[in-house]
Amino acid sequence: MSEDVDALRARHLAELAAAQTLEAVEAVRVAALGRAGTVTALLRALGRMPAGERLAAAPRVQALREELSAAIEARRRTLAAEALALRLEAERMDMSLPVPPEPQGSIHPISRVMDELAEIFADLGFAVAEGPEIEDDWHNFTALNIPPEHPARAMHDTFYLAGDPPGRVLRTHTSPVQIRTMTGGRPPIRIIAPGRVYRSDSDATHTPMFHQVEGLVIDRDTHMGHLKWTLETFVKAFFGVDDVVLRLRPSFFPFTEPSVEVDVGCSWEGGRLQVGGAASWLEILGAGMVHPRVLANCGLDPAEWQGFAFGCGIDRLAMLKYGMTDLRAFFDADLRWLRHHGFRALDVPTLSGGMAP
Ligand code: 2NM
Repeated sequence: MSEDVDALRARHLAELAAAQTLEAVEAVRVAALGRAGTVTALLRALGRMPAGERLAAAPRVQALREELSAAIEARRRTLAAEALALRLEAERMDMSLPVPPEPQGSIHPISRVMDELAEIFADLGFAVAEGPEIEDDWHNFTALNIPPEHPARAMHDTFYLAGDPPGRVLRTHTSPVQIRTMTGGRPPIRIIAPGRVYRSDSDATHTPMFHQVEGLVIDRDTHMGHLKWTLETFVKAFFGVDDVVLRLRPSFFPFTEPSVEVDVGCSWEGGRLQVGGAASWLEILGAGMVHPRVLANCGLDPAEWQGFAFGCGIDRLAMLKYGMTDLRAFFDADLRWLRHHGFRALDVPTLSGGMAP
């Protein structure tokens, strides 16, 4: 019996040491401690022994059983920990965002300026609105108080589309987005509408496609004072200068009454046009109070609602802020120009981070 105990201990411990899987460990447990196991058989044999012999042998068999139980559990834990470590290693996930050392591509200055506009006006409570670039005559002209035969239509150098339905145009401004916003919901309204617009005009300072941002505020008591403050706040944030002077000159648009053209004070410091001061004036915006007829065309009662609108060219804003001189370079897709003037993709404009270059 004593030889059996030592031999079984050696055999099963060796089997355990060789076991590489939880299944192999379980097989050792069944072989030793299971119902037909070797140690179980020894325990049964104790019951058939004379009392004296049993007293001598029992502690050694019990000790073997406990030792093997503990060894099996220890081996099981070791293998489980190894299996977990392997799994964790295999299922490892890289949660960091890879940034290539030399980023390919860049954000176009016009996209950058559009992001800046959205950020600045979002802070003032404006939502960004969008609409189709192919428009119908009503949204692009008639609703804006530009009836057929009105001379303002000739001013727009409109691209007319052939085919069905007739009368489609490439939008000549983003104002139809404002029309759609007013017909599609009730005030108060506070939106900007940035996007592409099209006019049949092409020379050193005009491209047939360019970008505009227009803004619209409609409420019960909105007035020209709100307009001037909004534009001042925008220009200060956009150009990153505090001593901004705006000059409002009377003007005419069919869709606003009164209408103004807005100049910003600027200087020619260091041979480069800079916003700030009042050495000379640069026209950057058109604006006014939305014409009562435009409100009525959109189903809004002019006795109840009023508001202002403004419009401005994004490309010109970008040139002025980032110091480009040739408008046409914006649309040449010249990689060297894009690398020089483009912005890093992850360099998102924020008010807290600063808008100024
Ligand atoms: C400008 C200048 C002045 C304008 C007006 C409207 C609308 F739809 F509300 F009537 N949208 N945009 C507007 C007013 C645009 O651009 C130079």
